[in-house]
Amino acid sequence: MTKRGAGLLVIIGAVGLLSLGTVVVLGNVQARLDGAQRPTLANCAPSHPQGAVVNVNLTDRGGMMMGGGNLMMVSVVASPDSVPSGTVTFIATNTGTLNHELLVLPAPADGVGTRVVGSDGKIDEAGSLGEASTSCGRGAGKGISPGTTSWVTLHLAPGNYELLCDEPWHYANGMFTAFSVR
Ligand SMILES: [Cu+2]
Repeated sequence: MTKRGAGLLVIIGAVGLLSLGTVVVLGNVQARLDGAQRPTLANCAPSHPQGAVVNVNLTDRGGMMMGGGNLMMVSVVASPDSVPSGTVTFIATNTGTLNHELLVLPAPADGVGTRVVGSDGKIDEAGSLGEASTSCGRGAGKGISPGTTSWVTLHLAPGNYELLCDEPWHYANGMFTAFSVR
């Protein structure tokens, strides 16, 4: 092998090691983020939830929410999505990167997702039956911060309901789901 050839190999080797180092560092950052989230998720939940328990996952894929545009993936998923009438505790966990909240409203006549969204990106919350929007706490507050849980206990009659998030533009981007009480 020529001297120049050996030198080239050393350079290629160094670049390879650098790339490997970057992957290892990124991996560690991800592990630290995961590790930081887990205890928070476990530590804030109601110790004795009343009635039927509905776990609600509020999430997003990150990024910026642009006014009215359908540019962000946000979702609310309830499990189960139907319970017997009576006492229900909704336990809402934010597994996304933005603040979220959970509102419970009777379903609109035209079906979920049909509410009018104002110029502020929000819906008319009149008629809301209750909400979980406190970081690590019960009831209404300033929003559920990422990695935390909020809950609310309601007494629901049989019927169709809509679970939604009313942070600006989240509803417009699909952050609602159907829920039924039988
Ligand atoms: Cu939201």
